[in-house]
Amino acid sequence: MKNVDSINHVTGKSVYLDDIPVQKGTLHAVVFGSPVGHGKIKSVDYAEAKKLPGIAAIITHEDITGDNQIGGIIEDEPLFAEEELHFYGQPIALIVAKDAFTARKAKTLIKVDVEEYDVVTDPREAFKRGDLLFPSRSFQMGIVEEAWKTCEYIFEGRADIGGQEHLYIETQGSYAYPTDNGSIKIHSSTQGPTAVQKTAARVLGLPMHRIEVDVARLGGAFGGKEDQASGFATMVALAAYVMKKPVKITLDRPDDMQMTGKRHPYSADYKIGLSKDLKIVAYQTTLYQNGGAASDLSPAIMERTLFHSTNSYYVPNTFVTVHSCKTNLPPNTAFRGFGAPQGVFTIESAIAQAADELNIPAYKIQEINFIRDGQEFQYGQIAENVNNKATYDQAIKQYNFDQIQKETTDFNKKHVDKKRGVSIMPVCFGISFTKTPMNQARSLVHIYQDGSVGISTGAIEMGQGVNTKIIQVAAGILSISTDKIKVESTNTTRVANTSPTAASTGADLNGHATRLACEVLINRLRHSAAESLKCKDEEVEIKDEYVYLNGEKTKVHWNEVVEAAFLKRVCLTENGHYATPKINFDKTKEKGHPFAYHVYGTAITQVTVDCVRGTYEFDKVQIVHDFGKSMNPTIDFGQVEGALVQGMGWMTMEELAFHPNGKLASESLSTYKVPDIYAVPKSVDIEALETEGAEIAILKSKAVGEPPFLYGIGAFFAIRNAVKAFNSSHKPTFRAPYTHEKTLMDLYATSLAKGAVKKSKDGSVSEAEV
Ligand code: LUZ
Ligand code: MOS
Repeated sequence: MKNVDSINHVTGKSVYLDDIPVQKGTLHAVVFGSPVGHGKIKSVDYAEAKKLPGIAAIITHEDITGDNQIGGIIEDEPLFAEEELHFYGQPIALIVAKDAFTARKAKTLIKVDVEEYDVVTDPREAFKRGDLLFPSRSFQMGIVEEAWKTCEYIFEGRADIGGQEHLYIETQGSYAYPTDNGSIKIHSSTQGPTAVQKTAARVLGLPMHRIEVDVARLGGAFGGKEDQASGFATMVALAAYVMKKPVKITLDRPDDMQMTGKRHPYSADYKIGLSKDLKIVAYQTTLYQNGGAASDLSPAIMERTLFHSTNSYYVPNTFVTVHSCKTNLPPNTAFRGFGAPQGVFTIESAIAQAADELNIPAYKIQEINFIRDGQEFQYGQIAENVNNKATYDQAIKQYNFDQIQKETTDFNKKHVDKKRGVSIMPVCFGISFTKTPMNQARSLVHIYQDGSVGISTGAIEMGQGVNTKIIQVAAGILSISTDKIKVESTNTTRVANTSPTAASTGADLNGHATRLACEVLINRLRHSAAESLKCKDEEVEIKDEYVYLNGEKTKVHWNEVVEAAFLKRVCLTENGHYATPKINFDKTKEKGHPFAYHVYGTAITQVTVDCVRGTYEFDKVQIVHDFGKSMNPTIDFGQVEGALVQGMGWMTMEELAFHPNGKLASESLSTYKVPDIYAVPKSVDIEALETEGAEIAILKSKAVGEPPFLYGIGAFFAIRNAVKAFNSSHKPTFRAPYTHEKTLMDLYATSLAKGAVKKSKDGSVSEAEV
């Protein structure tokens, strides 16, 4: 089935926040943010700005009618700064005017006097100063200290991983207006309508039932609107509440890039121990998470880093620690993968280093260490229905890896100025919110008198096709045509207490809730039809919109069944509630069964590096992905392609740069490069692993949003292998992204850069970079 939105998307008819008609007299807002990365406000003078014709109000912390607090997990983030400033662009005030142009102009007229403090943007520096956002956490299995003694080889090193701008096409925005009885309605571009509702209720000092949040769809989010939409929505809600006027905000791109948090940069130290036959016996890593100025979702992201720190491998002895370091950057936040990619990059770096030192290709280590059924993940879950070796074997065979290697070697022999590199990237990603209580959803299904169906769930459509999947689930169970079904906007008064659409769980959680509601409804209709036909329920079936009696098609159409049921006063509405079974996690022991299931896959990446220029092109990425039994291959293959390219961008060209005062230097698309048509691989092959599908996943179709992002990591190691083919004396460091500039430096580097390998024969470490 095609994505239900596809025609409207390409013809520009789909409704986003900015397409909602605004009320007469709507005011427009712009955020006035901190002009420094760290400091203290001595005074702010709004007088000139307020004099500008068209300015309606300047809202500050003094106007807040409830708490000046928007921290979702930890209460450490004010909506508006009061005195202390912790990052460049941190909201100080909301300028509300007749139009956004006027509001922006007023922004330049505000005079602020600030005492500046030291700006820290490096997580290790913050750690040294003792600046942690919240307590550190460790996962362990076995005893690494004992295990080192049994290892034949031990290697230590360091990995540095950059952040990433979400670059959703639709920037952050919200529209709020007063409704009846002093209530507020908010249209928000958010993945978490309940998060917006709760945050606004808290800041306005209202009960949640006074705040209604409605979301039509988002023009992309990628995690950037899981938590960070709440602040902007709350600002306009507050303005609407105190001014009793409709107020709208749409961030312009530079403001959005400057003010919002991103994927967390991490820096990590690792130590890996192998047996003589290359089994990974022990792995220890300490990761410094660059949290930014407030906690936001960092505690949950830290958790997913811990869970995924051994990627697809069984490591009997592990000790993994994450420190969440407080720096003067916007609070870093959820981004597709949610901390897992950084943990996975780190162990893949450790494996690559071990392979270098042992003078073997990395896959020789990867392929014999995959976790198998019955083995234990370091967090206590026993691996079941493991498919990583299966995807690996299928990829090796299907894409003829031997041939790829031979061609690469031949190519590299023949060419002096160009080198090819190949990498293998295995993926294992746990599906479920790591916080067990979040794994629940509801679906409100109405069958209207005419037989058409309306569904409201907690899922947010953000381009990923969740609405299409929900329609498929309902159409399958009710056995009616998909055009009889409409998915409504996501609205907190119809579906309450929603988890954000995140963690790749949108289709699973809301799909199962829809399934449950539809199962109840179809049984009610069968019962009603059986009554009319004077037979037993079991003898009646509703199939392809007709009633079947004992397997024989009757003339009774779905519409008549519905109409008859309504006249008999049968309830044609049902609210389905789903809570993922079996999952649990005990934080005091850091053990449990947190994931409903895992998604597996393997990518083979081939790159050609131009060794004169340091530029590169990806020739091919070939993937075998574990979709389970994909319920919608068009959507799911699209998710894999999109995630792959997004992951490759993160690993290769997307580089965030900050001025010393914490101001983002790469705050536009001329300075922050994302993959375009020329940067994507020349070809991408995706094959589905042949399986029965996953029992617990909706229609046995596994979650697909985040796992394939990790394939992008293969790009880094492919480039690195090409660089080594050119400059064999050099062991490139593990510093992502591998930009063209870094590639060029590595191609001509004469010795090891700092931090690459701590152990060298004479104990010396060279710091020369070129
Ligand atoms: N959000 C969240 C997520 O709150 N918890 C998670 O475990 C998660 N995982 C991936 C992406 N978003
Ligand atoms: Mo997310 S990283 O909001 O699934």
